[in-house]
Amino acid sequence: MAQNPKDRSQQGTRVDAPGRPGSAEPSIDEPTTPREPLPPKPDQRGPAPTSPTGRSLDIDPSDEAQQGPYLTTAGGARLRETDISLKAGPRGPVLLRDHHLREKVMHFDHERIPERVVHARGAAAHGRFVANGAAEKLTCAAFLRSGVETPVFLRFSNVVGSRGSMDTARDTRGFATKFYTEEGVFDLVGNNMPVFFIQDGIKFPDIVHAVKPNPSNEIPQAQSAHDGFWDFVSLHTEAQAHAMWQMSDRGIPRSYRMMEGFGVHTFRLVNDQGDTSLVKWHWKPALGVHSLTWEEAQLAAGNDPDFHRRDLANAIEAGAFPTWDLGIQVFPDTEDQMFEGIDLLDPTKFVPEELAPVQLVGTMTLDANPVNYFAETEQVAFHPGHLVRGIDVTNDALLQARLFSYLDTQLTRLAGPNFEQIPINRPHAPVNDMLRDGFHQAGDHGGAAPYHPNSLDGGCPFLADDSSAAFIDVPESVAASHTVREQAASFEDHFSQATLFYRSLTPVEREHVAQAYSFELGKCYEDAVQQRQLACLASIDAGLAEQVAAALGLSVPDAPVAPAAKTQTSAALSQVGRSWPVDGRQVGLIVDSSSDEDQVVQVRSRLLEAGVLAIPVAPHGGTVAGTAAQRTYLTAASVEFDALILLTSAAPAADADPNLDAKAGYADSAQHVADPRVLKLVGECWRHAKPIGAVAGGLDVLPAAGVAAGAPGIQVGDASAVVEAILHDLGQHRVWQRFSSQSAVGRTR
Ligand code: HDE
Repeated sequence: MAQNPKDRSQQGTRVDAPGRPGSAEPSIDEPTTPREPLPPKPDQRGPAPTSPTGRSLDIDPSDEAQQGPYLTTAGGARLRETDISLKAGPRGPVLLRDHHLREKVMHFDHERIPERVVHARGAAAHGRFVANGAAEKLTCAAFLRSGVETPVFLRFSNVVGSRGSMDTARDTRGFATKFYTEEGVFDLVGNNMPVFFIQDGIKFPDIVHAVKPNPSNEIPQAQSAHDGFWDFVSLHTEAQAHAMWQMSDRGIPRSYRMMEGFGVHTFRLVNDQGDTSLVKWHWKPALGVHSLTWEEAQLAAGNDPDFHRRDLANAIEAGAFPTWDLGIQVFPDTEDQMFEGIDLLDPTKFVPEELAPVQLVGTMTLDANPVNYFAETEQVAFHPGHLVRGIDVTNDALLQARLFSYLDTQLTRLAGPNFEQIPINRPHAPVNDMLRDGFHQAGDHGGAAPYHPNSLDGGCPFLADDSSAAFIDVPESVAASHTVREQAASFEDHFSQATLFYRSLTPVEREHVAQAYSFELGKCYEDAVQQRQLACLASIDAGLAEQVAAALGLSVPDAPVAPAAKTQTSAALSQVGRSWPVDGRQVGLIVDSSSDEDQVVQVRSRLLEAGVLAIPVAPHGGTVAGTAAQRTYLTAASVEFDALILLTSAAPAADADPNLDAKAGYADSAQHVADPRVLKLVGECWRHAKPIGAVAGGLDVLPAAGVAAGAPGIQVGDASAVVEAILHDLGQHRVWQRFSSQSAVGRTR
């Protein structure tokens, strides 16, 4: 049985080189002695075994994986051959009676299911949520009672790209959590941004059609930098606030572990006394909110399209379990459902934390990777209608459309109505529904009377009430008495929150926003689309509109769509200016045979002790300077590292490629320079404002890379001082002063 990852953390066991594909080191020769299947890796865990009807099963999760030492058919017959079809003679035709060939290829032909129409690309992990009891007075939901621990499965995703697209595209990220509570499944299906593009679900097909690739040629993949997207958002100006978040650094997260999550809509909580309150859900990452630079995101898309899913899996395997606090903003459940002038039913609006503080109600820790991507990450089926007693929906028109959509989509994607019985979706609460039959029915329902009321089955199942924890449909008075296709007047403010967001950012973050708009609109073909979006920007912030117009070579249209609002700002929206834990960060250690072995060991162990992965990068694989190289100068990419420490010298090492100087065009130089691949790593880390340390001979590399030893975030000196300084700088995520606009990191208003 897989080792419990919780125990690993308690023991403080750290895996310093995560990423091994299987659970054991393979032999060079093909293994031929029959043996039982290998167990999963210690960091992996499947769904807790429950029956299709929610009963906890006392079996080892590996009982549900492949069994026995021999290859079999799907029916369990042992096979003596699987590489050669049954033929009429060695060169003869293949026989139709080869049932193994037929079964093998038939099954292979059907290995794929339709990918999600949105959020197709995702990565997931198992974990647990422990409530602190702060929500007890507001809701009777059992899983929010003090000390209650609830298993969770969390799937992060990109919205736009297909399943095989890159992780680091500029996009919104999905943040969907399934709580397997004792009162049934609760799904909190949120995003990493608190606002959404549209106010009414009826427009969802339109925004998705607009942002997806051009239907004629399926270009571009996984991007909003095209005419379709900007055509839509400049015509449906309610999308401007969300577009602003997406153009900010939030659109290119450093890691799933470093993202906030938001329920977006307003939900209603109800307690045992029937008192109700309106809430917005927030997930706050312990590691802080951090982002890539745009250049890093683009480099990673080529170097490592799996950047985010690898980061999540490696961190969990390494024992750096990511955690988030769950919080709520609480608003009185008034008739108008407004708070400080903000319409709580408008999902394009958020409420600044300064107006309604986030109250923490529990903590989630992700502590295990899935055993099988398809069985778990692909087949998990979220649904905003998976609600439990004490939590109900509001009249947000976007949320209400979602209540239909998620069931519909699973019917097609998971081929039938019984998707709740797929192991990852099974509740941990007893299920006694009267839903019967259908494709892939896994329950073996007893009884003669699946209807209510009945007498043939002794009246089972019975209806619950308050004393038996029945779900509560909160009674609500509905104001409108005639049907309309209209929206409240408060939904007409499309710009003030984009302005609020933009003006809450520090100068360097604003510069990134301007660059993002300039890039995305610069990729649009049509002047009309660019002009229209510039008019929208002028309604958000005149300075921003001017910067983007200058980059496009256009002028800002005379008449903005609406005059830019004077708004308050919210310091909580900026990512700059604080210090955060460095758990699970990656530091590249540049070594070669000239490196001092003791120093390498010293630096590595201090970093590991601080919870940081230290990755030796050497001229070639194998053991270099007494340490196992995890990357070579060829395979390493700067985007993998949050910081770099140079432990090599610029003098040619014995293992340096003698042709490199000539190849790199340095042949005329009297002095040998470092390997150009190392110079490229240093140069990129410098540009991306990452801390760089140089110890001993590593100091010589800095000038060759054009980096001054006294520049911000360049740490030189003895090994221990350099490591401590790097750990300090890492806590701030980047050396912000290094960005050109960034002489001051504070807000300037
Ligand atoms: Fe979704 N959304 N959505 N969405 N959504 C889906 O459901 C949809 C919306 C979100 O990891 C689909 O199972 C409609 C808001 C996440 O499996 C689909 C509307 C928010 C995920 C669907 C919305 C989300 C989805 C595709 C407008 C943030 C990934 C596959 C009414 C609060 C869940 C699936 C996962 C997935 C429809 C709006 C978040 C097609 C019609 C707002 C995180 O049913």
